[in-house]
Amino acid sequence: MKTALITGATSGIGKSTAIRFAVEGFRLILCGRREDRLEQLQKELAVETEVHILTFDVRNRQEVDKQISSLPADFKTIDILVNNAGNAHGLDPIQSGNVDDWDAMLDINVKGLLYVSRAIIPGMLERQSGHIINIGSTAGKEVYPNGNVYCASKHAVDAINQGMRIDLNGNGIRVGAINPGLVQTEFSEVRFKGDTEKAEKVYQGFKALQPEDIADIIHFTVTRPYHVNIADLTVMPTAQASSTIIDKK
Ligand code: NDP
Ligand code: 8X3
Repeated sequence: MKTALITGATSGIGKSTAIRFAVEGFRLILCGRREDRLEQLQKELAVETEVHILTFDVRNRQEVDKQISSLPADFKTIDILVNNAGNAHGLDPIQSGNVDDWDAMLDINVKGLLYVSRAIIPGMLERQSGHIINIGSTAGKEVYPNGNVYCASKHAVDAINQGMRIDLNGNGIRVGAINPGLVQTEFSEVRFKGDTEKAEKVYQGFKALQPEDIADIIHFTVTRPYHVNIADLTVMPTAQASSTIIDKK
């Protein structure tokens, strides 16, 4: 039985991936800040598989290290790491952007991903096996108006994904990124700081990707034969051609 650690498992893509992995028989370590949601999900998935939960903020390096090193013996061997935790905070021109939003995006989407990876990679190196999936974005492939720092954080994920693959080459560890376009999750609610009306508008007039669609791709990625590494995959809704070209009816 393979063990997968998923960051950002309390919602959206991470939660759907947890559910899919549970059904497919993976042992799970689910991470996030909202403990109540993690406990609820652990309860729901207990009929399918063994689930261990870790509650921490990926920004807190000491906490990341402490939580990951505290894993019980049955969960210590992490075969798959899904670096998913992250969000956009705000959608403002660079000249009037909120500096706290910038800090949040760079600290969570970039540094948080690094802290978690740094804590897990040594075990993979020891075993000369493992699979790291980095959740990037189309925002890591192009820049759109007012996306500035979020796009920068996802361009960094793109670079880190490439860097990990290069540096870990020869150690039996697969590294790849999944870069989604618009996925209907709590993402826009977080970006617009709880303004649900504004958030809903983002997904109106077309069929957005659903978190289950990304979970399906992540599952496909981790179930390829060992010699196959999905290095970099971009997926958009059929109605989307780029970050700014969306066929809304
Ligand atoms: P959600 O808002 O639904 O989920 C975000 C997850 O990240 C939550 O589980 C949240 O958990 C976790 N998270 C956020 N901040 C922290 C933190 N500081 N410490 C620990 N966990 C944190 O959004 P999505 O599912 O859409 O986003 C998941 C990933 O997908 C992100 O990296 C996002 O950038 C990326 N993405 C999303 C797209 C979209 O259109 N939705 C498109 C392309 C990429 P909690 O709050 O409990 O800590
Ligand atoms: C999320 C997709 O277009 O809002 O990464 O940046 S987008």
